[in-house]
Amino acid sequence: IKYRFYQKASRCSKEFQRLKSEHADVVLGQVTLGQVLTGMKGIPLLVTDTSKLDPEEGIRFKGYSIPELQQKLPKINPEGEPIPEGLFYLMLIGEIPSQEDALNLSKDWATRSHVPQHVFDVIDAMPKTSKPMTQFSAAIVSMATESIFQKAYRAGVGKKFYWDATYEDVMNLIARLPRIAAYIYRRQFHNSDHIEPNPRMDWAGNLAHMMGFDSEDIRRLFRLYMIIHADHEGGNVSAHTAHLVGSALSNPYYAYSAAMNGLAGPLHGFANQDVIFWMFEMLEDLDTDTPTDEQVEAYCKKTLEEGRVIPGYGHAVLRKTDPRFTAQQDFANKYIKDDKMVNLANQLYKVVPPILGSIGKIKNPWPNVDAYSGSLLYHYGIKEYTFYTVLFGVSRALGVLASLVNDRIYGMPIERPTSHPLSWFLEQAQGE
Ligand code: FCX
Repeated sequence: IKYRFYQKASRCSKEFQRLKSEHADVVLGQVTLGQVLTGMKGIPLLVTDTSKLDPEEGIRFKGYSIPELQQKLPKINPEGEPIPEGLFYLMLIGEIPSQEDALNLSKDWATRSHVPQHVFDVIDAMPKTSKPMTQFSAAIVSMATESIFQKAYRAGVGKKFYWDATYEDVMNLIARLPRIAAYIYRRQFHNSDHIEPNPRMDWAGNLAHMMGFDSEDIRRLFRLYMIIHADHEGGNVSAHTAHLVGSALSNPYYAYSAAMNGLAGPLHGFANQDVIFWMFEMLEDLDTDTPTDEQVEAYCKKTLEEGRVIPGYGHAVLRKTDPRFTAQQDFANKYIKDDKMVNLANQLYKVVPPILGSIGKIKNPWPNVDAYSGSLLYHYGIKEYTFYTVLFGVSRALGVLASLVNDRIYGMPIERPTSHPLSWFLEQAQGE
């Protein structure tokens, strides 16, 4: 896989360098003050090859939509969902892998998955009251001791070989994340009664196993979950953070730990757990497990009046229902009959968009990925929702870290946009 990646990516790398040297003056558009003041939305600033987000259609990974991936990527169980190994291969190399390629990657990760003892010691040294994402981020950064890139850099390896050491770090880090996540879960919620990895299992199945879930149902859900959360082009907070930190040639452990600190924010990945928290809060407040549409509507309005957001709804780029939401809803329709939280997620899909749409300022009243994921996890017995963002973090590594290897093989420079004081922007506005 490394050689195949090198063959493909070195061609792109030449194109990158050619664009830089021969076409640097091409104008890509204009930047408005509005874009600067609303989170730089829509400014084409980043080169990201792993996936592309269309506002109307949603995410495509190397050109493939989620339903297409569900059909084309290799599966272990023909009735189940594809294994995420296949998606990583696709994002890295640009081709749908064969069954053998995906299984080889699974085996490669299994051989790389040993987590050094000091990482567990770091986790164990933290109070159990520390949030799972705090433990996850700290565990990842503590593994920087293992960085092959850092050692290679210190040894003076040439710039054109940076990608090689980055690749090794990235593969090791991805391989170890399930063990770290499961360790945090078992420590926090199962009295540190840890479960050893099964080296014969696939990456997502093993995560479920180490968390204590061995049914085919959960494996199927985890494989879907890990695929749909894996990447969302380059501008989202976690992906952009890893890219930015990596651009300083900080090693992949630093870069990914930083990305996880961004994912932990309520406007980003934390919504994964916030949605279910808010749904339970609603049921408690309404004192029923089966609220009417009118009751749900009233509760949503109350949330908004309190100045809070409705988690799981809205998006910085999307302008339609997120296909990641639809994939999960289809999954629920197929496998789940009459579940309290799944029913409520469906009911919210009916009630929330018209409310948000009527406010005017909200650009996208439709649900994003987070509006459904918690209900599925909860249904299958993973009820500890403060942990959900860690699962998101395990998955997001696939896309973000594949991109980091690309960054290094393309020879991307340190990122350094320009800033100005507010007075400068006021002057620009006045001089209009
Ligand atoms: N509930 C209430 N208000 C909302 C809202 C929601 N779900 N979505 C947007 N708004 C508000 C914004 O807070 C903003 O208000 P302001 O002008 O008073 O500051 C206004 O509408 C315009 O925001 P908009 O341009 O539509 O959206 P942004 O790009 O600023 O923000 C997010 C996008 C996703 C952050 C926003 O829709 C939100 O807060 N949603 C709820 C949290 C959530 O689900 N996050 C997960 C997103 C994603 F899928 C992920 O990264 O994981």
